Amino acid sequence: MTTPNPLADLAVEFVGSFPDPLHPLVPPLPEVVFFGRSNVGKSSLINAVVGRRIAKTSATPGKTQHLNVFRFPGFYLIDLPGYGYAKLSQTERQRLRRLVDRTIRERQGLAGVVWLLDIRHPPSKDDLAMAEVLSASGRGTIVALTKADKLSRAQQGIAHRQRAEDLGLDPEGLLVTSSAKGLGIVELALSIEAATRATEGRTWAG
Ligand SMILES: Nc1nc2c(ncn2[C@@H]2O[C@H](COP(=O)(O)OP(=O)(O)OP(=O)(O)O)[C@@H](O)[C@H]2O)c(=O)[nH]1
Ligand SMILES: [Mg+2]
Repeated sequence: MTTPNPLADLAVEFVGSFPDPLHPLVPPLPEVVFFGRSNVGKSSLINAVVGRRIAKTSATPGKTQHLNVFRFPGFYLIDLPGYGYAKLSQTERQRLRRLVDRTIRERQGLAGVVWLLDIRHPPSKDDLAMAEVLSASGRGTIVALTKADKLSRAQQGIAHRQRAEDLGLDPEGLLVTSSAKGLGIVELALSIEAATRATEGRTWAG
């Protein structure tokens, strides 16, 4: 409870917004990406975890279109566009899907992935497809269940176990979060810090 957020006091700089999933960052530093379905709360969770508004959020899905990169001392955080937004054209959906896919599969500097799922809903088809991309990539991943404030405490516990079961994971590997209420935020910040300090992405256990 009293553990301070290790990311809240760090200097941060917006590096840029890049359409190329393999855009090289200079200097090379460990990178952590936030990734998940459109509107799941990626940008909000980034803001919560760094303790200030750096990423643009919106009630309209599809706000984030490129890799938005933020530099901290010793690492980068990357806000990715959401996948699976049904109202986009097929072409646009494919473009975003490819951008996200390639980021996860091919970025050399990725030290960890924060994968977001809405705690209230079973994984969508797109989520399950992305779960395969993630597992094939072997990237160290932390699963953040978002918008927990929309459920009561009791419902959170039930949904937490259900989402773990949906994914075939131990509930311990899933972090219950709420950007709105600050739930799970310090834990997530500590995991991110650990990932960026680990010498190999694969050692990140969350
Ligand atoms: N109640 C509640 N609402 C949230 C929470 N996090 C995000 N939201 C809302 O969900 C909507 C989408 O949030 P964003 O953070 O912009 O979502 P995103 O995943 O970055 O969306 P895209 O970039 O469009 O893919 C906004 O209306 C937020 O206010 C949360 O913890 N609790
Ligand atoms: Mg966003």
